[in-house]
Amino acid sequence: MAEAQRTLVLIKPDAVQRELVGEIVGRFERKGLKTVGMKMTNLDEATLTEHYGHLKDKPFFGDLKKFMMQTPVIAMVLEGYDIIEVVRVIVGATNPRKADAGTIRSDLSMNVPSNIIHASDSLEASATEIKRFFKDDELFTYEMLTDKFHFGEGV
Ligand code: DAT
Ligand code: MG
Repeated sequence: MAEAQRTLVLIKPDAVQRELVGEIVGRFERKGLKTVGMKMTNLDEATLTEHYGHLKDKPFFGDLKKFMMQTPVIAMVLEGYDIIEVVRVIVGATNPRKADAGTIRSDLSMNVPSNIIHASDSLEASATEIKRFFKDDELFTYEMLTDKFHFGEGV
C-alpha cells in the first residue's frame, strides 16, 4: 500500500479578506484529507523571497510579495495518498480564468496573484515548504475514525 504523504497549503490574503477560509478548509475536509498542521501567520519579505524564488526575475515579483503580506495567511499541512496531485487538482490552474470548473481557483477567483491559495507542486518542494512554515512540534500525527475510509485497502 502507498505511503501517505504531506503537502503545504497557504490560504492567501485575498481569501482571508473575503472570508473564504472555512469554505476552503471545508473542501479539503470533505475530500478526506487529514489536517496535520494549521496556523495563522504573517509572512515576511525574506520568507517570500525564498518561497517564490523561482519567480524572482518576473516583473510582478515585488507586487506578489506585497500582496502576500497584506494580511496574515493560513498555513496548512495536509496528509493523504498522492497528496501533491490530489491537492493541485482541487486547487486548479494558476490562472483562475483558465482553471477547470469545480476547482477552488475557478470557483472562487478571477485573477492573479489573488488566486486564493498556494499548494506545493512536488514532493521535493513540499518537504522544503513544510520546513519553511512549520516547526516539528507544530505538526501532528494522530488517528481519526475516518482513516478506515481514506487510508483503507485499495488503489
Ligand atoms: P502556482 O501558484 O499555481 O504554483 P506559480 O508557482 O507559477 O503558480 O506562481 C506563484 C504565484 O505567483 C501564483 O499563484 C500567482 C502569482 N503569479 C503567477 N503568474 C503571475 C502573473 N503573470 N502575474 C501576477 N502574478 C502571477
Ligand atoms: Mg507554484
